[in-house]
Amino acid sequence: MAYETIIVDVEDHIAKVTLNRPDALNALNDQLLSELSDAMAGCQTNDKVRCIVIIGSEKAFAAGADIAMMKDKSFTEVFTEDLFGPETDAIVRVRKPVIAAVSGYALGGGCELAMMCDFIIASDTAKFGQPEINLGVMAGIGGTQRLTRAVGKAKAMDMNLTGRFMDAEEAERSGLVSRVVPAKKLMDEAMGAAEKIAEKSMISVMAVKEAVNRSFEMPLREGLLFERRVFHSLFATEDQKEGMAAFLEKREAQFRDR
Ligand code: CO8
Repeated sequence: MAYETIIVDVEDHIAKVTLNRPDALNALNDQLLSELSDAMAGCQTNDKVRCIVIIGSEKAFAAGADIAMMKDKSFTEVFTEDLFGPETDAIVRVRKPVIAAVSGYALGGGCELAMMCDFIIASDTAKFGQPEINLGVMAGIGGTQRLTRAVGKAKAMDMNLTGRFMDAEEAERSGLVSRVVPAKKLMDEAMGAAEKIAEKSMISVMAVKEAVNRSFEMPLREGLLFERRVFHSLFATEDQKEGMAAFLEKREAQFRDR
């Protein structure tokens, strides 16, 4: 599939996916989300890809769902076509790790897309928000759910009800983003994190992703049991033997994803 609204570069085991609708500040429309979900599925099956980085432009990661596209839609249309449902499901189904590198605006669906990723690295220019309330609607792809889990009820209510933006410093303090770096260093920082992940055993990387995500779905007792059983199961891998032997022999581990 040839893409028009995203650019995908695969280099050194990392897929860099750039959102590319600069005229609309990377607003998410049907085409962009369907290209993105297709690209993510492609990354999952491409053995060369060990980590994915999603990035926007300097001014905007994404300024939300495309308002022009949605404006005249009826309830019947958005409900029956399940607007954005299948595409966003496909994005979160990817089992390889996904990092969002956010510079500038990450608003509405843009903030929600960033939160669909496994973690967010932000530039000091980043601004997060759920301003859908200003449009007479509300968040629809995670802004009341993932944001609440990330920053707690008080800030999630504040942002969703007032539509105010949260800057990078507040986002880091609140647990929405894992790191904040100067704008010029954003790409290096995100690629550096992706390279670190790409060096690990893909089996344990995917197991970590699955286990952390389960913590949002399960009661603690069940989550802890799931974690312990997956930990046990990693002893069936060659990479566990290699990783522990390498530590004791004081050398770098050579993981082979087995
Ligand atoms: N949709 C469509 N076009 C957009 C969007 C958007 N979300 N955001 C910006 N644009 C366009 C502008 O219309 C403008 O186009 P043009 O040059 O043709 O007039 C261009 O991008 C540049 O934007 P601005 O001139 O407004 O740039 P500023 O620097 O003045 O302002 C802002 C930047 C503050 C980001 C401003 O553009 C803004 O407020 N944008 C809208 C933010 C917003 O409300 N986002 C939420 C959208 S709704 C949503 O995301 C719902 C998601 C859930 C869907 C669930 C489905 C189930």
